[in-house]
This record gives sequence, C-alpha cells and structure tokens, in this order.
Amino acid sequence: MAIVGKRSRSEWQELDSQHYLHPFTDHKELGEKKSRIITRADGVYIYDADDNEILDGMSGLWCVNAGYGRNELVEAARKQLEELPYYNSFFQCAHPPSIELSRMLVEVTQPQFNRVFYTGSGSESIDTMIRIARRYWELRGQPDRQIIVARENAYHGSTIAGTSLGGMKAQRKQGGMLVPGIEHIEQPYWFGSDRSLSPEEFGLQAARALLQKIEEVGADKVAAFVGEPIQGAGGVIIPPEAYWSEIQRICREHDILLVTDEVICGFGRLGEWFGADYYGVTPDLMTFAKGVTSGYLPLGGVMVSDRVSDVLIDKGGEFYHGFTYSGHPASCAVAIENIRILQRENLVEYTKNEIGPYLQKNWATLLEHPLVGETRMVGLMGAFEIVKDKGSLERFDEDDSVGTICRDLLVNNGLVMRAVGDTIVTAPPLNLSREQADEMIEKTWKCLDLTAAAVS
Ligand code: PXG
Repeated sequence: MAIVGKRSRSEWQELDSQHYLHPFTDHKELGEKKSRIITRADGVYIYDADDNEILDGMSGLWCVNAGYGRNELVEAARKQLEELPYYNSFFQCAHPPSIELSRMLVEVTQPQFNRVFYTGSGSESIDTMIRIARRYWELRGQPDRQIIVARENAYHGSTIAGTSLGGMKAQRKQGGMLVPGIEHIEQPYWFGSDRSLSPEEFGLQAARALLQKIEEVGADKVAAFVGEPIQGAGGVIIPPEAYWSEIQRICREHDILLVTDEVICGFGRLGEWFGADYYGVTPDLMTFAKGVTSGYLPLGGVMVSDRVSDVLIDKGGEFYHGFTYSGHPASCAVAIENIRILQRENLVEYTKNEIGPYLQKNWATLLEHPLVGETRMVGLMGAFEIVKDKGSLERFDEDDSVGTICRDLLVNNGLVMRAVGDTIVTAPPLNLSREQADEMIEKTWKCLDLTAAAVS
C-alpha cells in the first residue's frame, strides 16, 4: 500500500499552498502559480502529477549523482532500518554502517584525509567546519585566528553560519545579525568581469584578492579560506586554470587552512571524486553532502586531514559538537551502497572520459545560438550565459528575467535546468546516456529559439 494516498494534482496544489512553507520561495507568487507536483522518478527522468516526463538536468538539487530508481539504495536503507534504524555515536558508541562508510570515504579521498565527522546536511557540515577550524587554532595556541575568508556569491547553505559564510547579498540581508569573523573576497567569474584581462590574468588577480584580505586583516587573525571548487548555486562559476593553485600557495605561505566545500563538486560531478582532485589542490578540510547518498537520504560530513585531526585528538579533549543524526545508520548504509555503485559502474571515469566530454562538445555548440554569450562545462556541471547582444555580450535588463523565461520554457518542454539570473546551469545525473545528452541539447536549442521569440 502506498504510504501517501492518491489525490488529484489540484488537490495537492491546494493543500500545498495552504500548509507548506517551501525553502527559498516567494509564497505570494507561489500561491498564484501553484507548485509543480513531482510524483515519481526513474533513471534521469522525473514525472509530475500529470505524468509529464521531464529530464532532470539538475539531479534534483545537484545531488542525485547515481540517478533515480536505484533498487540497491532502497534495499540498503530497508535492510538497515530493519536491523538498526537508529542509534547515535555519542557517549562512546558506534555502529557498523558509520564505521564502514568512514573507511570507504578515506579510501576515495586524498591521502591526508583519514577521519570524517558526520552531519545531516551541507549546511551542518559548514557549521561543523567553522567550529573545527577555529577549535584547531585555539588548540594550536593561536585563538585570534578566527576569521574565515569566503567569496562573494558563494553558497554554503542557509543556517546562520551558512548564510554568514555565503556571499549571496539578498540572503545575507535578511534576518539580522550574522556570525562575526567572516570576510568575503571577489569570485573568479571572468565572464562577469569587465573582461579587460585574459582569463588567466583575471584568475590570478582574483586569487590575489585573498592575499590582499590577509594583509588587510593580518595573517595571525585568519583561520581558513573556504571555496566551492566550482561555485554551483552562484551560476557554475568555473575559475581560470591558475586560480586554485594560487589560492593554495597563498594559504600555505600564511599557514591558513584550505577548505574546499565539495557539497556539489564531490562524488564524481567534475569527473574526479572531488573538486580538489580536479584542481590538483590538497585541502585541510572538505565539506560534503548531497552526492554522498545521491540524495536518497540526508547525510553530510567534513573530511578532516591529519594536520587538523592530530591536533584535535592529541590536545583537544572533548569537542562539544555533534548532531542527533550524525552518522545516521540508514543514511550511512545508503552512502556505502551509493559509493559502491559509483565504483562498480565506473561513473566517475565515465563522467571524465565519456559522457562529460560528449556533453561538453555538444554544449559548446549552443554558442552558435544568437542568445548565448558563453558556454562552459567541467565533468557534468555546466552553464551558458544568455545575452542580448552577442557582439558586446551585453545582458538583458534585470527586470526582463530572460533566464526565468528560458527556464520555464525548458521545464514545460521536458528538461529541468536552473536559472541563476540570466545564467542557465545544469548538472545531470552521472549515468546520463549519449541519447539523453542529445535530448538535452535538442530541447535547449528549441527553448532558446522560443525564448528569443518571447523577448523579441
Ligand atoms: N555548500 C554548497 C556548496 C552547496 O551547494 C550547501 C553547502 C548546503 O547544503 P544543504 O544540504 O544544507 O542544503 C549547498 C547546497 C540551488 C541550491 O538552488 C543549491 C543548494 C541547496 C539548495 C538549492 O542551486 N546547495
């Protein structure tokens, strides 16, 4: 028997608008438009209450890396829920799924990582990372190292710490006081710059903004730098090649912890296990969530390098931090099975060597469309920029919301992608086939034409 009974689309919509406050949603607007009710999913497709088939070019919210309809994941959760649905790892207890997953995470991450701290989400991982970084410096006898440097337009979640660390202006403006000791530097967004420098020069300049910030506040006050290897929610901002190695060089020079927020880039998205692997940097901490379970159950965590964990363990005593659902057994069981799927089906290599390059090649052809000013993609994470004038790359006016028009056309034509202003972003499941990649490109072309017609 289904857990939730059947209702018509309009009944769901009515109940939804009466009772459910959605995340990141203008409810007045939603009250008029009504929600799209998604009822089931399979492979790379989701289905709405009218049984429309929609290719999920966003993997849910950048998380369903292994695709939908994975019975192995369902079975892993079911078996674990039967055997031990819940127990905690406080008070000197542990359970096999969280221990086994820890071992596997150590196996798929860089050699400096031998320990993991679990959370229930990306935002909790960010909070945890901040507490670990500051605690590390306290224990090293440098308690003034409190400042965490992040970037403008970064997204690190929506708890108060996530909002504080994130660089999205509208989000930061709401809700009063934020966590102190957080500084922002420019993002490495070449297309969004005045483009007077070459991408490489611009990348180095953006990285050196970290150096300027360190000089401004004093290196002895800075605990860590954190960045998404590729900024996701901010519009798939792919930094120029030189950026990350320069950031790492600056962090090392000033003994500042380097943190990559791998919540989106982790677990194969860029054709490597983690974004840090793709950019060849060796972070001290990595936050993760989403793709660790392919979104089937909530789980997040922080990978802690020996440099940090040695200090926490040798000198730290009790670390007063953790969540009821840290290392939830069913979530860990799903994560174990999910990592096995990624390994068994070679989905990371497939993203790097086959489907990534295939989609990238076809994605690049979108540049021939009169509305497209730039295309970019690494692994299976990409974007294109909608422009009014291809020659000057001038944007449409902000109130034209051309990105939203294009996004709505895409969804209504059977392809979900996200609009970040006039940037359209995509991150399809890693088991996308070539035919499905072709379907994405065909639908995008069609909707770009429809968008052009709508705004002309
Ligand atoms: N860090 C990064 C890099 C993220 O992308 C979080 C932290 C927070 O994770 P949780 O699990 O607390 O949501 C995220 C989440 C969007 C969108 O519209 C992106 C995210 C979440 C919701 C919407 O692109 N990323």
